Amino acid sequence: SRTKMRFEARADLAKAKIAKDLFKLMATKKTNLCIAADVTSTDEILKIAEVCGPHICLLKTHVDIIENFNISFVQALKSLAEKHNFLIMEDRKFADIGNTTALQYANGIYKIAEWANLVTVHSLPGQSIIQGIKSVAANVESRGVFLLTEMSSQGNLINDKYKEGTIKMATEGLDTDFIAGIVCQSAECFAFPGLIQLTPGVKIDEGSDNLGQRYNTPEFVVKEKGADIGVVGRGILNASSIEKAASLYRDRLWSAYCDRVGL
Ligand code: S5P
Repeated sequence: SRTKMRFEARADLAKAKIAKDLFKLMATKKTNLCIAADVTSTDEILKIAEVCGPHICLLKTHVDIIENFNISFVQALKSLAEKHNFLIMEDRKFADIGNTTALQYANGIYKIAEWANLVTVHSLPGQSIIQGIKSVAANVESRGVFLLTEMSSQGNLINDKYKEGTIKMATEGLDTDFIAGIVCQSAECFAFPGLIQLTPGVKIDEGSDNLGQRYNTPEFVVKEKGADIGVVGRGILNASSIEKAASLYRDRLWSAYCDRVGL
């Protein structure tokens, strides 16, 4: 099964160039940690990127929570991504018709298309949402999407039929060369080894928050749930040293991956 394969071998099977690049980056840098930089000032995000950069493969933003967004922030974040060798994912969770999504991706204040290597997308509107984003991506080779197939939150409405349709879109659709991976909560979600499984809801102290988020340990998420990349937000952000916490999560997620593939 895909969960037993190494990232290097899976890079060869990936249809999206950006998925190949990310698989290789993880294997070379030896990290499958994505940090969710869910803070509201540009200074805080840049500090996270500088301090945690050496430990991550991906930095995930929610750009619409930033209070003082500006273009020089984007330039600074991009140079830190280059310096520390990680990719940037804007967790926008697009969910509209193709044309509107294309406008939201390329325009407005944030101009996400210009700086985010990857974005998250709901499959709800159907194939046209992928076509919309792809139509305004300047360079298709350096861009891609992660499709949400399952959510970590208690009581979410996604059912088996929705999941099957989403996986079909990611594996048999028109734009498989633009789909880097799947955001989901279980190894059974999909079989194709060329897609990357991104799984949020990771915390060393398991449990939940008081707004429906559910957590599992790094080991459980990688070994039992099939995560290739674990997303950690508050597990790191609320620690007294985010640098030490990032290093710890990186080690635990990577060791779990090594155990899983027999490295
Ligand atoms: O199902 C999901 C999908 C996502 S992308 N559940 C999630 O929690 N996320 C995101 O992961 C969420 O938007 C947040 O940025 C991060 C989890 O943060 P934490 O602080 O709970 O670790």
